[in-house]
Amino acid sequence: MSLDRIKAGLRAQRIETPSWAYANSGTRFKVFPQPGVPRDPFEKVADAAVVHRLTGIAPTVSLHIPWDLVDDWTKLREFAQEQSVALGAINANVFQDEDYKLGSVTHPDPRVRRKATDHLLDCVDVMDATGSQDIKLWFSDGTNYPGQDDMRSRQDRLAEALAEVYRRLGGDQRMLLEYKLFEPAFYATDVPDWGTAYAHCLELGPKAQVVIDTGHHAPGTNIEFIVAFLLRQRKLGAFDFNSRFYADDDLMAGAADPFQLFRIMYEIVRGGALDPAYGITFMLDQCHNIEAKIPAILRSVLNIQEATAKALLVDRDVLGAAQQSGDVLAANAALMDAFNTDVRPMLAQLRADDGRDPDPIAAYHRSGYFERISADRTGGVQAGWGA
Ligand code: AOS
Ligand code: ZN
Ligand code: ZN
Repeated sequence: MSLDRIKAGLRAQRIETPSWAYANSGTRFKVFPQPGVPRDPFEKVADAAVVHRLTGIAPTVSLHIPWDLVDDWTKLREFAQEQSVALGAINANVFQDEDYKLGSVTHPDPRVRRKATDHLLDCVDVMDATGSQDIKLWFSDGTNYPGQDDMRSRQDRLAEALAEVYRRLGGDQRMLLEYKLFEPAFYATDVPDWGTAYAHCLELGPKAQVVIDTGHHAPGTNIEFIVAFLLRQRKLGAFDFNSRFYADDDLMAGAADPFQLFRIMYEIVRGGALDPAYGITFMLDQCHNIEAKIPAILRSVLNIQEATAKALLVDRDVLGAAQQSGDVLAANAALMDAFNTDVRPMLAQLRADDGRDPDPIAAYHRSGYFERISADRTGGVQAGWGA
């Protein structure tokens, strides 16, 4: 691919940052509060706008209901617009309530199922008000012990709730269904893998698509294969990018395994799915428990951008010829050559050409923003995790 086309691909790239990554978070053992963290959704949006201004590729922010509930959605929407960002996916929460101990939409009690489904329907109302296109569903539902509940009935209950929410979607709205192998359920999760998510989405229809959270797989899972498969089926709706070393722990994207991130982005480029017009939402889903939040989010966006630049650099003609002739080593070398290229100078130049600081993290540290929010904001809120 020519340098101009690589640069055009990078300029078109869009990464959505999550409101909860800007707020205080922690593990179940301890939340370490940080100075300057946002006290409300407006301040989260303001921080997201800083990330966008510095990188030029993070123009939307995912919201979480109820963590980001406001009285006046028009006000938040207009505030975002003033800051040159937009409100992105609406993340539902059917996991933080006493009632959900045995599940939400799969709970054996119809009253609890109703409550959970009503929350999902409320989230679609929020989408109407914010102009968000996507509802993102992650269910903590599952069981801890064999025999605890009837697994098959839980699948029926899940399908029923999803169908009701699907019917409520407007013409240009989507349902994004996320899967996760385990945690908080330790025996059986009701949406544990891409196959289950895919089957539910297939049954629902074209507006239902799968979310790949990179932290939600068994160790060693070939995630790029899942990407390739779902793209082929037109069922990949979004990513939740993050890193994990052992299990889902929402570390910075590209921190644990930049090579895996490159392989994933290569399948995206190979599938022609990088352009926003294709319809995949590339989100971060992270928590910054011990590191400074805005710089960590900048680092994550830049890591994805670097992996993308390397993916765009792959010489597809050389790779294709090697694959055709069965030259295993040459094919592998074509990928590794791109992965081993230092793309940082090219990306710095791209930013400079676009009138941005070539080093967004250094620019952030110089900007005085952190000093300002540390002085202005006292009593920052917890994201909702690690309470
Ligand atoms: C949980 O493990 C998930 O990764 C979610 O995507 C979750 O819904 C999100 O982090 C916030 O709601
Ligand atoms: Zn996620
Ligand atoms: Zn997760």
